[in-house]
Amino acid sequence: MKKLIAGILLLMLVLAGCGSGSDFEVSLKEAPKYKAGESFPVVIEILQNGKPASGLEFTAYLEMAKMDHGTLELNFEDKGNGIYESSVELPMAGEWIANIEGAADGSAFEHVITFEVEKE
Ligand SMILES: [Cu+2]
Repeated sequence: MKKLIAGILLLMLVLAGCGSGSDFEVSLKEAPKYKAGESFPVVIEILQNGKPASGLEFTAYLEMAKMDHGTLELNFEDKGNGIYESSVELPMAGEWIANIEGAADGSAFEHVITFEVEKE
């Protein structure tokens, strides 16, 4: 019984630890579109504690939800005011997943966004 309680306390600590990076709010402002051979902008907004977070460095890894097209790696340009821009030429329209991984002030943040890509 004591072991179980210790285990639960440990789990709570681990969960609290994971939550420390969650003061980042990541949202997709503009999803890319799809048209063969063309690149489209991808715009992401990041807030930290509710305020625009500038100066962040992160990478987005794009994958299709239900199909294997490999992973597209996107780097973003800091436009200021929490807005980050990139562009991508996608292989097809449909449901895509962006895994966003970055770091700020020594703490890592991670965010997953699922979005729909429309055919232009
Ligand atoms: Cu596909």
